[in-house]
Amino acid sequence: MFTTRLISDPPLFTDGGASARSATGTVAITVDDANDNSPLCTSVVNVDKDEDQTSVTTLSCSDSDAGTTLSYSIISTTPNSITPSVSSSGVVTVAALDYETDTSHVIKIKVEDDGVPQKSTTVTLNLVVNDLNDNDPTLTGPFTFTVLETAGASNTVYYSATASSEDGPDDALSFSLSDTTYFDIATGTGVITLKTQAPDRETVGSTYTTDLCVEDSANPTARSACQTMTITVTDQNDVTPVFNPAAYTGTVAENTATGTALSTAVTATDGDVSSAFNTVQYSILSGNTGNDFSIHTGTGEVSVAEALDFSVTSNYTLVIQASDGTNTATASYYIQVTSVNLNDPVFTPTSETVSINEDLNIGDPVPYTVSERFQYKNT
Ligand SMILES: [Ca+2]
Ligand SMILES: [Ca+2]
Ligand SMILES: [Ca+2]
Ligand SMILES: [Ca+2]
Repeated sequence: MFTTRLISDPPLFTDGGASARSATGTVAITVDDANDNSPLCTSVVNVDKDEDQTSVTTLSCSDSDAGTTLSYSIISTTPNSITPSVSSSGVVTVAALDYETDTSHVIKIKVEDDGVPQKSTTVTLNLVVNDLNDNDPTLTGPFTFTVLETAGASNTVYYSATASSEDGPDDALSFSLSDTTYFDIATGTGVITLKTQAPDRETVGSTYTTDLCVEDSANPTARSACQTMTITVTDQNDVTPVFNPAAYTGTVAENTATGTALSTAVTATDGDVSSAFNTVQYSILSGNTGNDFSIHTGTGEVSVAEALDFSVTSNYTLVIQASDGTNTATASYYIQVTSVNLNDPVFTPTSETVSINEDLNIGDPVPYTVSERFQYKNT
């Protein structure tokens, strides 16, 4: 049996005999590298990234032990909405960042060597998400209001547009209308007022449309959205009846029975849309001597109302009014009364007694004339 002591170079070998003997020899010793170093990384990494990005950073780690291969794994993500991954070379990627979901994340990553025993370290990655204008603004309905067609320019607020932005607090919104013929909109508040005169119901129709638009702030590009505004135009009594024709003439015999209509009725039309505002009623304003004529309020038919007498009134000029309840128009109606030979002549006196000679023969003249004895007149 030998014991070995490293007493010198070369080592001394001694046996166990009573009289110990020794010899020297050479021993080669290899020193193995123990895994006595943990991976070395920047322990806290701060990164700012614009949203919609997927690449985050590349971790910079090393290990002092020779021949070490490092591996990376995600320990935790707070908040956990970006499903990060880290490659074998320390490249950290995420699902697309969205500022509107989370404005920052803390990702803890374990970096581990392949020594025995394994050693590891933890990297804390503080990721701040920068807001971009990546969402269209949204207008809030309903997109309709009502205006009277007779309304004029005023500060009356007919509509207040509202919209929202999903992007950050700096995403200021501004409003506009595609057509500002009738209405103005306050860019900042979305308040809609009448600019001049409301749309004319008879010209524009029952509804008028314009696009309501909202635009956000550019970062890097402005975004906008539009909706069609439907504005109901309410009919008002703003159209006056019009006679057509504007003047009338007629002839009526003096013996025409009362109740008989003249051949031509007056006619006026009213352009308002609603029957409440376009229904015309007729009346005789003046010129109706003796109230000899009447007019049908609904049809405009003019009739003889009293017995006419050419010798008393031979013509009339009626002034006829058409009214829609608010607005009026007038027309003239000239009526000529024609004379009719109505009565037998009347003799005065109605009888006369005369004497004649009894010797007269048939065919002999009677010795007086009627004209000398009677007078007559037409009535
Ligand atoms: Ca936006
Ligand atoms: Ca955004
Ligand atoms: Ca009218
Ligand atoms: Ca009208």
